[in-house]
Amino acid sequence: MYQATAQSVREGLVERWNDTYAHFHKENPKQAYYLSMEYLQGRALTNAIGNMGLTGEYSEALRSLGYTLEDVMSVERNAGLGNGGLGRLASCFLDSIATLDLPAWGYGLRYKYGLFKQGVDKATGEQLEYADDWLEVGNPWEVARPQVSYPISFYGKVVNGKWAPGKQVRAVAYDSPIPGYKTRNCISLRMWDAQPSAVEFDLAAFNASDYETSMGPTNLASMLCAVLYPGDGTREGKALRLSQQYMLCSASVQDILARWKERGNSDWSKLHEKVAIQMNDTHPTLAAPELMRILMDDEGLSWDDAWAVTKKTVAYTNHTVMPEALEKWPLDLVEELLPRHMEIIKRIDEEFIASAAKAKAAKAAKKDDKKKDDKKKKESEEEKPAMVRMANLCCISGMAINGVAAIHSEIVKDFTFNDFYKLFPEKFQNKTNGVTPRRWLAFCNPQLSAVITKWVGNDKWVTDTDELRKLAEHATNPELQAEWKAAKLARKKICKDYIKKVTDIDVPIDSMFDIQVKRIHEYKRQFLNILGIIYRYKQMKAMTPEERAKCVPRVCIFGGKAYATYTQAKRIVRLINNVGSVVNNDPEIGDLLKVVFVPDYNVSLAETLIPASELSQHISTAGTEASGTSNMKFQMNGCLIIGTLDGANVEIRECVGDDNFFLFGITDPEVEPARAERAAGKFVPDARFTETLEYVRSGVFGDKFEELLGSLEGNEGFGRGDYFLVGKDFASYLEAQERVDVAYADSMGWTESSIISTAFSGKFNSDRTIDQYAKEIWGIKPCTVPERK
Ligand code: GL2
Repeated sequence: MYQATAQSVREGLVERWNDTYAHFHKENPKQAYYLSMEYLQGRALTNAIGNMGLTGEYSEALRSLGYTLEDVMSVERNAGLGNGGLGRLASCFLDSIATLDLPAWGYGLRYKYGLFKQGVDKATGEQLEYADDWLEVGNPWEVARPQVSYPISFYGKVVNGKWAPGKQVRAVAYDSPIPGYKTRNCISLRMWDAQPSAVEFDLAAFNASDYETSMGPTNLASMLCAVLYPGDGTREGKALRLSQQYMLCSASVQDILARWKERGNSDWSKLHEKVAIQMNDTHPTLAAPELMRILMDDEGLSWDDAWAVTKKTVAYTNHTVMPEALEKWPLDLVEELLPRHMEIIKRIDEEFIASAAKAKAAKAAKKDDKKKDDKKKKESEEEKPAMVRMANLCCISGMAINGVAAIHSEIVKDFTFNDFYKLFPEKFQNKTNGVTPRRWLAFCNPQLSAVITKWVGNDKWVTDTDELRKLAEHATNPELQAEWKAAKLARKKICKDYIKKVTDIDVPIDSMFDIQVKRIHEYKRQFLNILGIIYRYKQMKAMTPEERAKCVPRVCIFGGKAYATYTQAKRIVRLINNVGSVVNNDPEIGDLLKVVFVPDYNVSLAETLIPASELSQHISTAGTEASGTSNMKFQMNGCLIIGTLDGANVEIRECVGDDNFFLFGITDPEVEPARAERAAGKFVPDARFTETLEYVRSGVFGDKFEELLGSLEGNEGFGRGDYFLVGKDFASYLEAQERVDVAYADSMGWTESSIISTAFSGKFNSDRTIDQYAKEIWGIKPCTVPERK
């Protein structure tokens, strides 16, 4: 029934999709291309039906056949071709681009396996990883386009200024329709699959039974698109990752230029008037040198002409300021894999350094500055082996460089890329992230949506989220409050049933649902959350039954994947699970505290958890989370946030007001001094922190978690000595949690805050973000597909 429903929906989409291709072709507008190594599309069925405005019709039709839409849609596999927020952001952006009728496509890679499926070992609490074979039963949404295919070259050498490649595969297009909401526009997500190039197949070797030689190109092709983020600990791993990135860039740029020509364009100096290429983080950086290579080596442009147009065509979004996450590749590896590109990159570098030196000389830099710069130069020259720094290449090549939340964009300018900022301040922008209100409120939470539509007076809020403000006028109205609470309760019930099904844990529905879901990472500080829970548990154990009965009952829910080689993150998962096993089975505690780790966090699970949430945790060390986007989804669904002044939290708090946000922790400028204080041995932890660590060490949770706790203390051999300042923020976190408990006990006050949260979430609509990209970076305008006559 799922296959049949999907086919029927697809049929309805194909007409819109074809009309969109044809209309864009006819109008020949400037078009944007979003290049991303990750997309977290989630399920397509409900979204497509919802965007087409046919939810009622399909529900009815399925009911008459003895099915429910919920059951049918729940068998769809999640397209999990991403890691976290960055990939989901790309998917939200496509939804908004289509909804706003903008002429733009998405480009990505069609990995055979998604990130991985996560399980939990019942006995040890450890994370388990399984291949995510998402295409196992087919994908009714994609259309293979074998006629759209490009050669992708690797290795070899440069002969007379041109590349004579050593290996080749073919990139073949698979397109998925991305329907806009309440519009005929339906754009494409084009994902490239790697296939062996027939010319490389060595038939003679095969017939001589030398299968290894003959199948070499086939194996290379199947490796290229096997998995997202293959381990890059070895040189082979690095080569594979870089090859993937190059394949995305090369295939996409070839396709973009082919389309440009097909539409009758021919003046290369005006390419940027028709094409904008957005590089989603540094993974697609090679788009710039690839465009240069094609313009010069295939199209015959001079260096200057090619560079002039490239600089106006590509743009870069930075998504992280964590130094270790800023990609760099060994220069000799890039040279071996892509010799012609390395030449181009070297020349870009040389010319940039020369022009920067000129600019500096012209400015007659102050003595101090000069000293600092000389020091920096020395450091970079001394780096061995020499590296190609992708973000630097992006900053130099890009027409625009943007951060993803106001505070992040400031950090990018003031620290991460300060040298570049000083040279070309006009390139730097902020584009605060957003999420699609269709998937993340209207479709995933029909219960709350119905209440919203009733009280706002119409459903215009599904696109115009400023309409949600109207809810604020009624925030204390008992009738709205009752309906609001009933909707939340209905979602908590669904969530409770899901938790029971997958973990066998019974959670009480009248407890506060407190959720932290995101990639497991030290900077995101799931560790702080679980230590806070441990402290709470310890306190409760010391109470008399009467005292205990006064506690605000909580269900603490975690979800998220730890990257396969990230040992410390995996230990955090194990600690959470072990704490859960003890707390959940403690008869003294009963229903007052439950700790649940829901395995295999993905888009669908988020759609179950977020509507049920009452409190959510966004508690990264200040200055580390570029934006965060789940915070926006939680806010839209009437969830209150406990959080630090980091990423988009800052702007969320501005919108909801400080009364409706549980703030704690040190601020970004206080972080370095706090680290210095630690390093100098001057930090004195709060007694409650020390007590909590001792409690874990006493073995209450089985293992003593020495490596994990050691990382907080900077013991020798254990990491970097609480680099993310869990100890520093612990007291302030506990105090904020006390304020949460007090607030939750006042049910009317809490519901009012919940309504206010949703009411002022309008800013975080990805339609707003995309409108800004379209106007301020891409220079594209809506191109609305007309109704069929
Ligand atoms: C991230 C950031 O960590 C996150 O804060 C941000 O919201 C998203 C989207 O801009 O990008 N960067 C990154 O590499 N991943 C992210 O989620 N994976």
